[in-house]
Amino acid sequence: MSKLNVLFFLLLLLMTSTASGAEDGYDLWLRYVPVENVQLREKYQQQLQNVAISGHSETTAAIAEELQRGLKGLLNKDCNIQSEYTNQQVLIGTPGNSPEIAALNIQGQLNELGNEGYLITHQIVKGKAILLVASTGEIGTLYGTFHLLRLLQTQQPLAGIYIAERPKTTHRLLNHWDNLDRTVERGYAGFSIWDWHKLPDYIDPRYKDYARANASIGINGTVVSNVNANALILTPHYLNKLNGLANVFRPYGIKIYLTARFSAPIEIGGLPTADPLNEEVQQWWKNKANEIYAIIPDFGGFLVKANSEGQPGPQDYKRTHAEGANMLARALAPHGGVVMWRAFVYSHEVPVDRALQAYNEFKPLDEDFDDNVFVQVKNGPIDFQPREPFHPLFGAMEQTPIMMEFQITQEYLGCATHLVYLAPLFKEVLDADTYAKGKGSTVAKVIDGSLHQHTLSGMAGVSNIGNDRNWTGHPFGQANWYAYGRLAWNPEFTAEALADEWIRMTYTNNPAFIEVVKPMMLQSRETAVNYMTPLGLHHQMAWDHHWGPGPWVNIGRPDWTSKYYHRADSLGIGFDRTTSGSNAVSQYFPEVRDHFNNLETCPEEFLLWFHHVPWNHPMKSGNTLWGEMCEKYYSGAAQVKTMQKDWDSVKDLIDPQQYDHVRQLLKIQANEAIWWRNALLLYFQQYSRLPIPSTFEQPDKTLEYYMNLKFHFVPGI
Ligand code: GCW
Repeated sequence: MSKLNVLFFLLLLLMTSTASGAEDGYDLWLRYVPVENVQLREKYQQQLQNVAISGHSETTAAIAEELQRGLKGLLNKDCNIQSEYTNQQVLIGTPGNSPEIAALNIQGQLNELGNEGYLITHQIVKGKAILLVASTGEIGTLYGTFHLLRLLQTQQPLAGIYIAERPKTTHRLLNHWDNLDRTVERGYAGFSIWDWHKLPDYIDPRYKDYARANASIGINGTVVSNVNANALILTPHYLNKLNGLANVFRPYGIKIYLTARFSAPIEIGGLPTADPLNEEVQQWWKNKANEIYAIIPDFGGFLVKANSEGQPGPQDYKRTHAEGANMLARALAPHGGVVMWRAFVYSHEVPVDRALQAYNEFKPLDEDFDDNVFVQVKNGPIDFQPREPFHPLFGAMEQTPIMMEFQITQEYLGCATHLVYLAPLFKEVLDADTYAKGKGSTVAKVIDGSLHQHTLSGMAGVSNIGNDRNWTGHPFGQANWYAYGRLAWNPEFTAEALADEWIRMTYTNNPAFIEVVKPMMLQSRETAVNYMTPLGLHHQMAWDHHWGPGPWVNIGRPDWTSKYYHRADSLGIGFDRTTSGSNAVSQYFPEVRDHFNNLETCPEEFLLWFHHVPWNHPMKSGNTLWGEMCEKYYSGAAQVKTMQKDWDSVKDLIDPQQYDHVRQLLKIQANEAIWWRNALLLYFQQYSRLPIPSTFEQPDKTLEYYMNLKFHFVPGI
């Protein structure tokens, strides 16, 4: 080859690698690369050569587009997709849009699955066995199509297939804590993806990709604005912009919801009050709802943070949360909208124990909420900690549909530099037994409405999405978005199965990769607990931005300080929430209460959440409490080192850019895990006055060093 030829060749190589988008993570788990198993790919090519997608709506067009894109990528071949059934091998449709499906004897089955559920199976149509993806609703067929693509992405055979899916919850939402200036509260992946300035005329292609990604995991609603709300989002200027988004999301079955600032009637309505019992205020909200629905006919409803952390609310007028929620609910009811009223409340007076407050305020209101009101409860009684026991309101409110609020963004879990797969955290809460109606009354059954027979049911996940090219900052943050959506669809899925799916779809089906990366993901949450807050410790993060350790934090209101939560003294450590302490245990049903209350039976992972324990308390391992704390912190930091080694071992099995991105972040995580370990142990050592066992590498910095570290401009606030 001449020099010129070589140059030309190199240029071509460069161009093709950038043209194929490199592997920058933008495609998420919808990365449709050729099925690695060639035999299977050829089989799929034969099975999926000709497809009919019935119907002529925006949703069926979206299905066709997705399938075209998916099959072209996965099968490396153009498939023939038609909108009329003329003897193809695959038929996707509803009884309403396909006479062939209407003629099949499956209507009962489809009705049971509902219009978001679907059936994927073989059926005889016009004397020939074909693969059918059917639902009573077109959104159901969209979900079914994504499922079909997932089968290909994860290399499942199609022969003899029978899949009948129905979501376990009605409302599966993302909550964006996005501000109108595009900053994202507790966001670590850049700025908000909502480009308010250019909406509605400029529709960023990301909006559609956002909708595709969410629909692929069954998410059917999004609250686009922060719960620390700005009333301006309710003005016509923004409502028109929202309409631009709603039009993109609608074909994908995603409804828009807004946060409603309780004082909006004053701020943008010119009224002197926002009292929910004032008729003018009530009328203002009714008019506002009518105005919103005139612009966005399928608007979902309002999410409200009231009387919490300085937000206005009904208590400003001596009204209850129920009176506030019902006023909004009545404005939305004629249009079919819902209110999601958050239970994350705490007042200006510092309580004996902040963990008590939500239950104390909401439990007595159980009878008072209108039918279209959810109470949205964070998974634990404090605030999205690496580990918390489940919130005592789960199971306690029988009359009110309770919505789960999980935090996908890693406010307290290392922002976007720590690899922490959150499905084990979500599952631990969902699988916990509330004993509300005896054994087996899991949180999942509260959430899916089955325990107390509610027709409304749902989950909300505080989004980790920003305008970073890969959406979530950390490539593995995508797994948390993915797993959250799948669990909202069905809380019974396992963390393991979801990790498996996600790895295969995002990286590779190569068993050598999965064998290493799956266990690494599954262990990662416990690892973070170990190096941050083991044994039931909580809220030991730095002041305000919550990044890094801060057990010494002692400014601001007491229940925002670390000392309030760890209560370390010369005798021991931990928050006494037993019947002889703050009595928070008594908010649980008796079986759970007794379990946590008794030092003998309280699981060690919650020990310091519920008990104040002497430093020399004997632990199950044979260590003293202090010895066990040292053990946990050191093992946490060591586990991150193991993650680094594991990741290095799969270097050659995936795209170099992806490999390197995670490698660099793991390095940050390894250093920060040591920072956490040293800072916490040195700090608590002041109280325990016990040595860190000499078998461990001793901290190389002093406590003062760690306490004097100051950081400016930490993202997320
Ligand atoms: O976790 C805390 C966060 C706040 C957040 C609040 C809430 C949106 O530190 O940033 O505010 O919870 O959930 O309302």
